[in-house]
Amino acid sequence: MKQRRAGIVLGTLLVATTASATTARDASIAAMADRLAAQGVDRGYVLDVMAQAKTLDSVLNAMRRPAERKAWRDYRPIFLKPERVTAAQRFYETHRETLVRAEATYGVPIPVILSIIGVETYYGRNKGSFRVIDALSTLAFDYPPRAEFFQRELEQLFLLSREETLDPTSLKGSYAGAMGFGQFIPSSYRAYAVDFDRDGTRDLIGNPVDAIGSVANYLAVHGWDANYGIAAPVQNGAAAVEKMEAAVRVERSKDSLVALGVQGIPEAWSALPLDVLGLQGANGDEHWVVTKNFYVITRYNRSPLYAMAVTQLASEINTALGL
Ligand SMILES: [Ca+2]
Repeated sequence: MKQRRAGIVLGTLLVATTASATTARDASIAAMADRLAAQGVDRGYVLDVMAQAKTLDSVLNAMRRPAERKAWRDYRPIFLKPERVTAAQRFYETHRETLVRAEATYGVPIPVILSIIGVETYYGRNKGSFRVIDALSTLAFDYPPRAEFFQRELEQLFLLSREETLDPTSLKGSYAGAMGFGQFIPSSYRAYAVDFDRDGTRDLIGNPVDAIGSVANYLAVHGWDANYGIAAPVQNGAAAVEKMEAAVRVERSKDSLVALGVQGIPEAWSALPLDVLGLQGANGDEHWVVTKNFYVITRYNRSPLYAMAVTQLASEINTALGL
């Protein structure tokens, strides 16, 4: 009897928890629909699209196991492969004029643009197979650590879809809702995408010309400086590193780093704000002095490992293209 009663109480609690989660979700969706309606998006349309959104365990699993949690020695080989450099060369041959125009327009070097598109999607080969609406709604309502962020992106998706005449129920992207050759999330797409072939639409998914211009524009707006390099290996850098493989701020002077014993900082960088990044390499710890441009790459993806992979792949592409 006691057991039976405990069972009933537990059952009631479970039902209550599920019901309140559903209510909270419905309330969030209703509030989002209200905000979108105030901006002229049909409220019923928003609710109809959201009713088609599926919660995906595969999205939650991918979010909990990002590649960026690996050490540099295991992360680097994922991206620094000869085949990716070959693919970059092919993409360059196909889109040479566009890349030259993007570098001239935005001041971002061709190998850096190529490297980002290569790391993000292997030149459009892997643009993501999740429905963006499913990915974003899963993370918005079933992933509490980033719920606020992804609820904003979900709302941005509706605004983007209206602006660019996209169907939010058929758009595909990554498990985090990033789309197209350069993997832009909806807010970035709205803010930084450019119509680089001037056909009247900003298409980052089907149009490599728009995607190339948009990646360059993204880096330019975030402060890319054509006069800076990106990163250079240094010796005796350990004392300048607080935490290995941690984010860099790039607010230190060359003199302050030299005073800590760092050796090998390029002469040309004497007057630039710098930082030192420590990485766990295949042959032990590595130390790199980095400039503001390295920081700009981390505006694309916060991980310093990502930024270093982009930097090193860009260098290999640069060599391969003879630029
Ligand atoms: Ca266009």
